[in-house]
Amino acid sequence: MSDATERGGAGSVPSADTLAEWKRAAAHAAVATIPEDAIVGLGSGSTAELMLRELAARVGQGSRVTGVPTSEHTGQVAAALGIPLADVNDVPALTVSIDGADEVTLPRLDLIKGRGGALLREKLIAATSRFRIIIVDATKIVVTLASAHPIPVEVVPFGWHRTADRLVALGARPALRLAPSALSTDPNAAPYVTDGGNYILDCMFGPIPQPDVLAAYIKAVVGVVEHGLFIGMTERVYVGGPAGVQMYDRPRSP
Ligand code: A5P
Repeated sequence: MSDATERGGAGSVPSADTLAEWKRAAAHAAVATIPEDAIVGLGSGSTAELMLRELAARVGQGSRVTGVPTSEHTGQVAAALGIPLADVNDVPALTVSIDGADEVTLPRLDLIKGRGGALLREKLIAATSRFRIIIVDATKIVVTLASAHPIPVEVVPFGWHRTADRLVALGARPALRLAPSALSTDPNAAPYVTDGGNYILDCMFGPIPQPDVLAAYIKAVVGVVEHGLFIGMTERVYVGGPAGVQMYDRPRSP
């Protein structure tokens, strides 16, 4: 491996260690902005987990933050780290939420989320937050959403084949997400089941120049619970990369 690759230099494929450092730096920058007594939406995924460690350090230093988790797993990790937790039903609004993402566009800060399977609770927490922060490494920045990754769509298990048909009619190529232990070649493999008891269809669409339009169409499909397009739901993104952490705020609407 070249020195440039080790350090994540321009034009190279960053190593796992470099990616982890970029994510950690973004998480650190985001957590540093949180008010002392904030109610914080706690995202899910590997970047969010690094954020939990940064937040736990703040708690250890006397910060009075309360976390509201976006997944069972995040709740378990946060509790183990000593972060005080609250149920979203018990707080009228969250001061801020911090979460990861699979793809981010600039300057609009539109996202694809849900590769970790927590998109429904993530969107519920984002919708309940006054300020939404996303933390990513530089590989997550894309020109057009969905060019390289599927859009995760959470669907009710009942009749999911027919829901998939309706998504195909919208131009998707859906694939049922399988349980982590399942072999994709096994026709009887168990589906992945979300915290809400639903399935996920990973839908390849190809590049989507109008994500708000597609988001509305997907949401209107019978059987769809939620989808991983987060459009106009992010105020700020911290991007960890080879030049350090860059911060982007969503431009105000005219
Ligand atoms: C969880 O459902 C996702 O939305 C994650 O936030 C997203 O997939 C980013 O995960 P990583 O930080 O692990 O890349």
